[in-house]
Amino acid sequence: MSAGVYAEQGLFVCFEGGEGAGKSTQSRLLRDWLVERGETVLLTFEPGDTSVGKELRRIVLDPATGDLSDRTEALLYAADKAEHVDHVVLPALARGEVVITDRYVDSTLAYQGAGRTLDVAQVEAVARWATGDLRPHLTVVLDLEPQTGLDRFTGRDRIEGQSLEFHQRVRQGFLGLAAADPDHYVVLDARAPIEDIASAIQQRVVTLLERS
Ligand code: Z5A
Repeated sequence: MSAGVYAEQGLFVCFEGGEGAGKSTQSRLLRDWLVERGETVLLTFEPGDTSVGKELRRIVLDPATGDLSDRTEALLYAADKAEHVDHVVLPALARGEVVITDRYVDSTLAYQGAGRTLDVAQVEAVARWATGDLRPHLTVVLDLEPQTGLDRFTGRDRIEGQSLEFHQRVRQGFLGLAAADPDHYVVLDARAPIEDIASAIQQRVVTLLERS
């Protein structure tokens, strides 16, 4: 697997982690902080932030879908990523914007790879192909014991309804990815107060803005 492609214009930041870890909360706080500093920011998410993606999101998350082959699930998430990268992420980076995405390729490596126990290298090959191997300049992993994250919600979609062991494998998947590439990752304890997490993220992002 190649070392990936990093956009030469713009800044690409990704939030990853298990359910209820605070990705949406922190991605919104980072967006607001950057806008206050005068940056143009696009806040987006996977799956589902394109017109085709909305349909794919419904299929993969609706409990009414029932059982899907693990490979079908991985391909549906990969199709969502291809739409997302081509129609949302790359155009904004080309305009020099900061793109913040709530979930990206690491989610498929962790959920479809580690979680579903598909061959991670094969899942990665498909996901990297789907995204043209575009990598975030920084991935923020919000790390949380799965039961704590699940307890932050009541309803369960198709993926949230998986076993605790599944979610433990997902967590270890994210931590393994971060450990392998510390230059492009920061792992934060998602039990910390919201403001403390936001400030740690800002500190890391500011160094990237100063470099660009
Ligand atoms: N998935 C996949 O399998 N493969 C893929 O390639 C991709 C995704 C891209 C998408 O779900 C699902 O698709 C997801 C992975 C799978 N699995 N599931 N299920 P989604 O988009 O519907 O939701 P999510 O991405 O899992 O996010 P989330 O569960 O909605 O949570 P979150 O965004 O991480 O957390 P939050 O909404 O910011 O916060 C949750 C609550 O906790 C809320 O009440 C907050 O106020 C509270 N909170 C936040 N931070 C804190 C702290 N620090 N302390 C205490 N309370 C807090």
